[in-house]
Amino acid sequence: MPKTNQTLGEFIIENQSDFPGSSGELSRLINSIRLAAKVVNHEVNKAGLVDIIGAYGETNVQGEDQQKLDVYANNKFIQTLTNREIVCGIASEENDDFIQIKGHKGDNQNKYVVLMDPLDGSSNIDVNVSVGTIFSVYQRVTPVGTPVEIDDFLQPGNKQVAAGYIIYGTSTMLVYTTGHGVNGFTLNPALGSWYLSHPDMQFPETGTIYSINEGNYVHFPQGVKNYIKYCQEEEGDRPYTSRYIGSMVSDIHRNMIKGGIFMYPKSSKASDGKLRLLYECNPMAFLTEQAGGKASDGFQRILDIKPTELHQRVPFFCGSRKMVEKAEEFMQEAE
Ligand code: AHM
Ligand code: MG
Repeated sequence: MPKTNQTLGEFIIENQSDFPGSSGELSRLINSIRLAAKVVNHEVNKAGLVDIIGAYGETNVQGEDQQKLDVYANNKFIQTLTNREIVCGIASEENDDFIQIKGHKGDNQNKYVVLMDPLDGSSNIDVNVSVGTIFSVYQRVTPVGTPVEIDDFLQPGNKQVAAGYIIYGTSTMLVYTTGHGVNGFTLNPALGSWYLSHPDMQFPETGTIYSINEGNYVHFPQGVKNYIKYCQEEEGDRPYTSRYIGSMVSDIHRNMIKGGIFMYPKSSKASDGKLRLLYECNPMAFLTEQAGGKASDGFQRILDIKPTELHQRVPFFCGSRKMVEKAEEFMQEAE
């Protein structure tokens, strides 16, 4: 049973028994992520002070402008995980291909790969609005000690061994799961320590917040249009409240605490939506399910989708179980 006021370090040690016979590799991995997160947090917090805001001048694999802080966060997470030889491979939103980590002596014996979005919601950096980091961890499927292959990364989300996000908000939090519930830790910036502030986080079964970019309304499928209409009707606890930050981590974090649904559906402009399955939707879906919520593409469970490409996109409906079920009903009715 989690205790409050525990530090993340203490929590990791206390919960190692969740993995009988474990080598401590996953604990070292979470330790490295918390370290990199503190460094990135420091940089994000001073973004308005130094010449680090603004576009980096390059375009990433998705054709989006890379912001300087995206590049900084990407480098920091990759460096930390690579230098400490904690994982055998990394895939990132910011890199076209996955990275093989051979180890200093070329004999990397680690069994985990990490997939991440180093700075999600990066269009919000220049305007001082919360952004986040998302990570997803799998055990490799190819033999330990050999170079990682694409199959190590193209695993369905139900094979994740850990996932989490860092939210750089009014305070900075690290929220993660290793498949035994979801726990949130808040950074005390004066001490540089993460404290267990949100033990055993639970998505309320239902809620009154819906989060979607309604500017795209005319391009949405009929099922989504009908569900939005339902959210806006006056009946029972409706109309619901509309809240959309444009940083998925922040939108889902709020909905996990207050109860709500986040949607990024397909549209007539983007046939698979915008969000990436492997390092955005799968980790958020794993966390959501571990917190008692539900994540779907409108028709099937996100975590059961077999990926075919590293940067594949997927429609995403995620949040309080009853709200996602209702949205699915509308999607299926309109088919
Ligand atoms: P990013 O990884 O390039 O920052 O894009 C992902 C973000 C999500 O955090 C957010 O929910 C969504 O894109 C916002 O997109 P839009 O502006 O189309 O609503
Ligand atoms: Mg992103």
